[in-house]
Amino acid sequence: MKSSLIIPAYNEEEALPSVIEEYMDKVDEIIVVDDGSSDKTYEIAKTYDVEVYKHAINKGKVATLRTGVANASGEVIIFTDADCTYPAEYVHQFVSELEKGADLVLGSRFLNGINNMPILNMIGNRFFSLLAAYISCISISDGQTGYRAFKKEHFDKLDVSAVSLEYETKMTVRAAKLGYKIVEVPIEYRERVGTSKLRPIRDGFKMFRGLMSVAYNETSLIAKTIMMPSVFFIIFGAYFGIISLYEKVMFSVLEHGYYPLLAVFFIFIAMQLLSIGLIMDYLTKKLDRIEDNIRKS
Ligand SMILES: Nc1nc2c(ncn2[C@@H]2O[C@H](COP(=O)(O)OP(=O)(O)OP(=O)(O)O)[C@@H](O)[C@H]2O)c(=O)[nH]1
Ligand SMILES: [Mg+2]
Repeated sequence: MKSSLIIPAYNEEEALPSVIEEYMDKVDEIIVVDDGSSDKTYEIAKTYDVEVYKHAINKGKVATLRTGVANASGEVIIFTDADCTYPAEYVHQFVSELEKGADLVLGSRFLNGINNMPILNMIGNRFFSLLAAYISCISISDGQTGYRAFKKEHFDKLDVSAVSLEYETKMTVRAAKLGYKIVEVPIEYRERVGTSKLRPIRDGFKMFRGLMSVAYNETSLIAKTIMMPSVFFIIFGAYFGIISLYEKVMFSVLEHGYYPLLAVFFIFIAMQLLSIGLIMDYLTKKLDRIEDNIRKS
């Protein structure tokens, strides 16, 4: 199978040469897309025997990947980053998994223990992987990885709507929902060369918003109906809790002695509703999958 490697690059002049050199003899085609860099990324890419495209202005990673795929001629598309974090040695394994029948291959940074990810990114990644696993009902260790491969014919379906870093996770969830075979390959994750483009709080928030909207759409109606009132109970609980705390701290005595009790009561009800909702949702999804399997067999 002919393979096309897409390298999205935004101000990556420091790392890009080693990335191109490392992958050069491992894929059939390399496509570098310069995302309106203000440094020498484009000029450096042009000195290699690879295809280079350029955005006149910075359009973000997702648009950059799309430009790459649109210009790729391989049957297999591989995404990697231009920052030296993803070693090229796994490319053959990715392609061979696709040849054996996988639809989406993910380079998992959490399966072999060699991980140079900053701690804040690590926490965010674990959280979003759990959320993705909950939404898609399959166990994925690293739904966000930028190192992934799939057959080009599947790109129309895998190209989810997203503007930022939620793209990869949403793509993973979409693949799971479509019943695609997802295979994870354990990879080493190296320390980044050059400065990070990631802004953990801003990007983390965008990603959270994107995934919450997916989670909301994917949660069954019955579960939503059960869980919704818990929002009000949490607000009531927090209100009585904060007033109690305020009275205790400011005046050392509780003017409303029964408020702490109300706070605990409301939070307790909220927790009960949330747990029942989650269980209902899990059971609904499980039943849907059983039904799907029966229909397919
Ligand atoms: N963040 C970001 N990355 C872009 C953009 N356009 C292209 N890219 C490329 O997308 C890839 C991923 O960006 P990174 O900054 O490495 O983000 P990350 O991998 O999530 O985080 P770190 O590796 O920890 O910095 C890199 O190859 C970037 O050069 C853009 O507008 N913003
Ligand atoms: Mg990176």
